[in-house]
Amino acid sequence: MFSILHVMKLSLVFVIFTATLAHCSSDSIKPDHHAVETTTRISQEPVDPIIRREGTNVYIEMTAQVTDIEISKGVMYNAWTFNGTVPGPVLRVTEGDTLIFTLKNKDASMPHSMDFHAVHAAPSSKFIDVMPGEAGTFTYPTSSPGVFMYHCGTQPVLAHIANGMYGMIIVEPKAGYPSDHLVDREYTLVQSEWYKEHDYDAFMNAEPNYVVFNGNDYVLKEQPLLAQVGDTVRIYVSNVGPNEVSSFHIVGTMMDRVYTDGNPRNIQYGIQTVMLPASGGAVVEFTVTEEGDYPIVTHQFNHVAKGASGVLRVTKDGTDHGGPAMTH
Ligand SMILES: [Cu+2]
Repeated sequence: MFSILHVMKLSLVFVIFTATLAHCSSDSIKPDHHAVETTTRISQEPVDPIIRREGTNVYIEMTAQVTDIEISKGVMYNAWTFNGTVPGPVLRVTEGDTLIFTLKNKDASMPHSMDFHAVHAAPSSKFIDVMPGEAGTFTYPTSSPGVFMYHCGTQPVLAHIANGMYGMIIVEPKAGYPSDHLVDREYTLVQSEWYKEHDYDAFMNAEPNYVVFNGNDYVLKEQPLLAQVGDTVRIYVSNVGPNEVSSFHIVGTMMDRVYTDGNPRNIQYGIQTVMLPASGGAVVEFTVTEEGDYPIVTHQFNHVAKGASGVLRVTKDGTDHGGPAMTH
């Protein structure tokens, strides 16, 4: 059976941070004034998505919310999210399904929206803002198979993506992939960047502080993806940016098959590195022949130094021996 790992760090911390400052003039015998400054940092508990199928109608309810995400060990980012995780939940439907999508906006401070790259729809009516405290429902068909990005499309989109509002939707081909019968296990990876928190100038102009897979720079090193010697592994990979491209590469293998954007007709063979533009995706497949740790990287090594590496651990029986991982 296939297995799929959704590596998502759930942060359940609810923090209200109150700073009270009082000061007075040094050359006055009585205080000029007392200033009280209150900062409230909201972190909403993750709300699970609700997904229900009736025939080919798939009802999906997701929540826009503000939640602290641990992007590196001990480094919290007060993220704008779908459902309290970054990336948001991996959605999986089948070509030909109709999505009846509801976005609830729990963020009291601003509108959010949903832009699915998996559908043909008029953005001006189907990807529109949902106001704070409100919900919006939109219907669209999934007519093309693949692995697609979704993201908040509210202005400025750069801020909504850089702050964490993105994820992956897989539209499985109706007839499957020609290589389905070869695949032993599968995983999902989303590459993205983190900048200085809520700093629009940094989003615009700066190098990212972190480039990561699945939202942080440590989980995929501490909890490697697993495979057994001889397995054929499939990875659904997406680069959501917002600004950088990915040169996706798995050290120690080459990709026997790559389906660009996950469309079964876009097949290439024997690829060493997959170019993923911002918002691009692919389905990649390869067979692991020897035991060991196989670093997963973008071959832009300044981004590896900023976190973009994970580990695929191959063992005799496909279980983790728990040892420290080889990373790049
Ligand atoms: Cu948003």
